[in-house]
Parts: sequence; C-alpha cells; structure tokens
Amino acid sequence: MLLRYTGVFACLGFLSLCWAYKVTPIIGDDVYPFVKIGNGYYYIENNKRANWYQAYIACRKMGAELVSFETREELDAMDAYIPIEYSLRQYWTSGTDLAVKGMHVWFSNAEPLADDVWYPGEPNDAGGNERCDILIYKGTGGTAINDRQCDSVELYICEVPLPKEVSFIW
Ligand code: MAN
Ligand code: CA
Repeated sequence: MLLRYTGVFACLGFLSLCWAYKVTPIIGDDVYPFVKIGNGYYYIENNKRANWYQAYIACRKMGAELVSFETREELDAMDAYIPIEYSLRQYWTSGTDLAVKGMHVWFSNAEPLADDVWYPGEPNDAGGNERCDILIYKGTGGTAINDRQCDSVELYICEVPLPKEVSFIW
C-alpha cells in the first residue's frame, strides 16, 4: 500500500516539475563563432572547402547543421549580409535529393525546398549526377540555389537552432 502511494506521489512530483519550467529564446548578440542574421545563427566558412558530406560533418562538429533556407526571406537576409566582394562564391546548404531522386529536401528538417529559392532553370541535375544543393551568391545579381555534384569541393554555411534558456519556476 505504502509503496503504491509512494509511486503515485513520485509520479505527480515529476509531472509538476515538467510543467514548472519556461523556455525562452535568447535573442541578442552573436554567439561566437556564429553570427545572428535575421532570426537565425550562422557560421559562414569562407576559407576551408569541403565536399557536401565533409561540410555536413564540419557543421555537426560545431553542434550545427548545414544551413537550410525554408523561406525566400531567409535567403534574402543572407544575401544582404554577405559582402558584395564575395560575389560568385558558392556555399553548401543542407538541401539534397539523395534520399529520393528528384525530391529536394533540407536534410536538417526534411522540409521540401520552396520553388522560389531555386536559380532559374534549376534543379537541372546536369549530367544526371547533381544531388546536393548549393547557394550561389551573385552580389547584386541575387542569391539562389543550384543542384551540384555532392563531391564538388566548396565553401559552406552552418546553422544552429535558436539558443534557448530553460528556467525552472519554483
Ligand atoms: C552550370 C549549370 C548548373 C550546373 C553547373 C555545374 O552552372 O548547368 O546547373 O549545376 O553548371 O557546374
Ligand atoms: Ca544544377
């Protein structure tokens, strides 16, 4: 009997703990080495080049993922941030159709790529072997996504989820 009540109270205690916390996003300064652009935190690799897989691993080592652009606005925010002299640079994103050929998704969250993020005429799967998606920065010419060969050695951008603060309310 006593054992049964102890179990019930332990359960209730645990449940009340679960309800008594608050999660607040930390909106504010950059979190080194990530920079805040729009609502996201990004690491833009402008020196080291890697194929898509190596780039993904490099981001994972930082607790991040290759970048995903769920909306055209996120791509525009990145476009406004990158210095004009970096025009024609290309950066790996998490976009890929490696799972289902012809169906490009952001690998970090499985969302399909929106139609308006693609460079005109892309994805064209040139040579029948373009499975990984890269951001092409064209300075004043705009920024858009192209499908490229995954083993192409390129720069990359990592993205971390919004840092959050968890506090218990006693
Ligand atoms: C051109 C286009 C692209 C293709 C690249 C490969 O820019 O055909 O679609 O991905 O070449 O280098
Ligand atoms: Ca292409």
